[in-house]
This record gives sequence, C-alpha cells and structure tokens, in this order.
Amino acid sequence: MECEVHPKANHLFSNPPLNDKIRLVLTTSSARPFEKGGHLRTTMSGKIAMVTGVTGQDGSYLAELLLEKGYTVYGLVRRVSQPTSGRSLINHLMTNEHFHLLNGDLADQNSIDNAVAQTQPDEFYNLGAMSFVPESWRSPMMTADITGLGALRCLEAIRKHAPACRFYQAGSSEQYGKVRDVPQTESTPFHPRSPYGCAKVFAFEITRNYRESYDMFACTGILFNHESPRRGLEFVTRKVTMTAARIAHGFDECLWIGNVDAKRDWGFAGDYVEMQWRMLQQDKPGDFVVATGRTHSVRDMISLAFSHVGMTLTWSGEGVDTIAMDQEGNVRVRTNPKFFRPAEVDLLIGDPALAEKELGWVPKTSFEELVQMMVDSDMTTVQEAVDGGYAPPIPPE
Ligand code: NDP
Ligand code: GDR
Repeated sequence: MECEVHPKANHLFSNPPLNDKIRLVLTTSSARPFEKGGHLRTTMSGKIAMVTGVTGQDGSYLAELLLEKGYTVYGLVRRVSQPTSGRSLINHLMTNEHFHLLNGDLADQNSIDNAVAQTQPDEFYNLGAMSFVPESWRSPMMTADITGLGALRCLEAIRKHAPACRFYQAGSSEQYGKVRDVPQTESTPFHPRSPYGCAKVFAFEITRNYRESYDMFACTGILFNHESPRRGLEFVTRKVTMTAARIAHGFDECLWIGNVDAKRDWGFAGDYVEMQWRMLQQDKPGDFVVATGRTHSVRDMISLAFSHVGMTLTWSGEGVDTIAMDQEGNVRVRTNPKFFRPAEVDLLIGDPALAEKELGWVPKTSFEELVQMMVDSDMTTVQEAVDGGYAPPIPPE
C-alpha cells in the first residue's frame, strides 16, 4: 500500500495563490514526480527529513529550519476530517515546494512503515506525542501508546526500511521527575512522576536500545520546557501570557492557576530546534540535555508577564489560598485546586554543558526576552481580535 501525499486544499493557500505546478504534483497520486523504484524521492540535491508532530510548536519551527537549510521535509500528520482547521502553525509552509504532508499516525505501524519506505529519509525527527502532562493521568493508555510506543514504531520503520536514516527522539525533563541531582545532567537517574514521564522514559530507553542493538544512529534530546508564541494555550506560560493580555483588554478579571511554587527551566523553542538538528549532525550518536541552566517559579513567571501589561502583583496566601493583587487592589490571580496534579515535578534545572562542549550549542534567548516576546504576541493577537470584531482565544479549562 502506498501512503497518500496529503492534498493541499486550494482554499487554504489562496493567499498567496498555490502554484499550478505544485498543485498538480501534490493532489494526484499519478502525478508524483519523485517515483523511482517505487520510492518517493526529492528532485533536489539536499537531504530528506521526516518530522512527526510537524503541526505542533516544535515541529513548525523545525520544519522552517530544515527548509532554510535546503532539506525536503515530509511532515507526518494525523488524518482529520477538516484539514483547514488545526494546522495553523504550518499554513505558511504549504506553498513551499519542498514541504509535503503525509497521512500517518504514531498509533499505526503501517502508516509509519509506508512513509519511511516511500520517502527514504536521511533524518527522522520524532516530535509527535500526547505532550500535555495532566492529560496523561486522564488517558494513560493512549499516552503510553503514542508518546511511548510511537517512538518504537518509528524505530522499527527505520530499521526495516531505511536503516541508514538518523533518528531524533524528543525526550523530556519530565523523565527526571522527582529529581535526584540538581542540576540534572545526562547521567542523572530518572524518576518520572506522570504517565507522560513514564512513556518518555520508555521512548528514551528503546531509542538507546536500538542504537546499541542495531548500530542505528539514534539519539534522544532531553529537552527542558521550551516556549514561544506558538505554545499551546493549555501550557502554563502561554495560559499566563494570553490571560494577561485578555485582562489588559478587559476580557477577563483574573487568572485561575494551580501550583505556583513549581520551578521550571524555560527556554525558547526556536533555539531548541537548532539543537535537535545539531544532534543528528554529530559524528557519533549520543544523548544530550537541552536547557538554559536557569530556573524560575511559576509565580515569578506570572509576575513578570503581568508587569509587561502594566500590573505589579503582590502575592499572599499559600497553596490553594494563594492570590495576587495588582497595584490598585484588584485580585488578578486566584488558585483553583483542579489545576494541581496528582504528583508534581517540583524543580527542574538542566545543565547544558555537554551540548555546548560537544556541539557548540548555547541558548540565545533569555527568560526575560521569552516572556516579553510571548506577552507582546498575545497582546497583538487580542488587539487584532478587538479590531476585527471577533472573540480572542481563551486558554482551555
Ligand atoms: P505539541 O503538543 O505542540 O505538538 C505535538 C504534536 O504531536 C502535534 O503535531 C500533534 O499533532 C502530534 N501528535 C499527537 N498525537 C499524534 C499521533 N497519534 N500521531 C501523529 N502525531 C501526533 O508539542 P511540542 O511541539 O511542544 O513538543 C514536541 C515534542 O517534544 C513532544 O514529543 C513533546 O512531548 C516533547 N517535549 C516538549 C517540550 C516542550 O517544552 N515543548 C519539552 C520536552 C519534550 P496534532 O496537530 O494532530 O494534534
Ligand atoms: P510541564 O508544562 O508539565 O512542565 O510539561 P506545563 O506548562 O503544563 O506546567 C508547568 C508547571 O506549571 C504548573 N502549573 C500549571 N500548569 C498548567 N498547564 N496550567 C496551570 O494552570 C498551572 N498552574 C501551575 C504545573 O503544575 C507545572 O509544575 C511541559 C510539556 O511541554 C511536556 O510535553 C514537556 O515534556 C515538559 O514541559 C518538559
């Protein structure tokens, strides 16, 4: 069975209009120009990369980076009934003749096998996952299947159909969970605290095992939290920056939050995808911590974000009684127990020394610049909604 090149619906790309030649290539299976020996191949001399999770925060930045570097990029996307919605982060790439979507699902071995067999990628980036930690307690089986077994399915597809392909696995600081060392390094033992963290530990171990068992070029980046204006609205930083923007425009009174004492090592996603690419350019495969080496509490992140919309917060209370007031005495932050987790990861701070020493990688964007960037972006988004007469985005409950 051949995997289908995803049809690029014209109405998605009406501005700028879709090039006629590209439309012909991509909308009819008989018009594929790349077929040679039954394989889809690129007509340019650059490398071929496959990216799962291409519609997400990291996938969209990584696809941009790889296209800039001259790669042909195949994004593996889940079939949706209405392809016009839910792919907003990559709409701007759809007219690029070196960017293609293939239907596939990390739950389905056949679809990954077919995609790998037909595209013969040089590099495979597995960024797809159920990535929201609280959801992993509600859906632990699905999380284990997609976030954990999904990595194994990618490795199997590569082993069988393209064994020289280099593999990147999106590992997580959630693997450390209840941390044994401060800061966390490549040799810190794992103690995951959520089904998501457990699934990522499995993915890490199976990636290492395939490297050792089959001599595959397979690496895991153990990435600490990284954020951007493209971050999903359910994650704490984006929830905070969007809510601050909504409050500044009068849409909300206050932010409802969970544990503000948790500490995270937050970096900028645009910096981190550069390191994902560098890991696959090494001479030998290996695993790396990707972090800033600085940590901040959720409370401090909220104070910083609100200061950018002109509110100076004063905090009081503890645990579920925590609140924060602005300089005029309005309560701007309240706590809701439903945002607390069954088991929390209290403190994460990564040591990126090996990444700098071996691959020359250092994060370029500071925490302060990151928060400013996200607040500015959300202020613009809300202002555009006001000007356009439609409702601005609301972070999910
Ligand atoms: P996102 O949640 O933004 O994106 C997740 C992606 O996975 C989406 O493209 C989603 O597709 C895709 N996906 C989900 N389920 C499936 C499936 N069954 N089959 C195929 N694709 C699927 O995550 P990020 O971009 O933030 O993170 C990228 C990766 O890095 C993830 O693996 C995450 O766990 C990991 N990570 C992220 C960190 C961070 O701070 N951002 C830190 C450490 C690790 P769809 O659009 O269809 O939902
Ligand atoms: P995390 O990110 O779980 O670290 O996983 P998230 O932004 O969801 O939480 C960070 C910390 O903030 C606390 N918190 C809240 N979190 C959310 N989402 N909503 C709230 O209202 C809230 N209040 C407090 C949390 O308890 C937590 O301590 C992210 C994901 O991208 C994973 O996929 C990735 O692997 C890890 O980062 C590294």
